[in-house]
Amino acid sequence: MNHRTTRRRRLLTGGALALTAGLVLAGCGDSDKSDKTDKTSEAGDSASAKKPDLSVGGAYIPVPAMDDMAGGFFTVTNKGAADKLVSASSPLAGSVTLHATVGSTMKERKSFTVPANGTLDFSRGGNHIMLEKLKHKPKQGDKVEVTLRFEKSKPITVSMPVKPATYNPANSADSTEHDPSNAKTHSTTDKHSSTDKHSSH
Ligand SMILES: [Cu+2]
Repeated sequence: MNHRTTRRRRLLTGGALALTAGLVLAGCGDSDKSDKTDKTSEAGDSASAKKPDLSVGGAYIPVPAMDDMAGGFFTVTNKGAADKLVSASSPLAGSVTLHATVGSTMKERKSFTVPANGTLDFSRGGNHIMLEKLKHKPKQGDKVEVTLRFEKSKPITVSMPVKPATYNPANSADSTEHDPSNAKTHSTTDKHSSTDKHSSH
């Protein structure tokens, strides 16, 4: 008897949790509109709900180790339907490509999915954009204009600040102690200096 009650309660709790999670997901990015009962506004919402709603934040470029090559990082936040990052360009670079890090090597990818109501992270040790054939080597404090192009959304141009070579916003919360091993793992420029890894593209 006692056991049965406990089991039932667990089931109920699980169900309630799943329900809450579902509500949170459904309400994400759209909570201010869902209260409206006006029919015309609802029609407008259902149309816009199928569109991606993108913004780009946290963009930066570490001072590159090489004269003609640099990596760029940023986060794409999506408050709407899924989209795809398909290309990037910059007035500073002759070519900009999209790279993913797989294990210890990087691979060029044609596109990256920006999930619905989610984020696409380009961060140290992971995805990055590769700026090649640089017209000049960017210095710390410079701003580099980069335009990101998407499958559905309009292009977004970001002014990316040039940060110190080891800069990593993931560490900035507790940056009192510099961790050299961490800097090594996350240094994109180090990996880029070994041309053999990139020639496999
Ligand atoms: Cu790369």
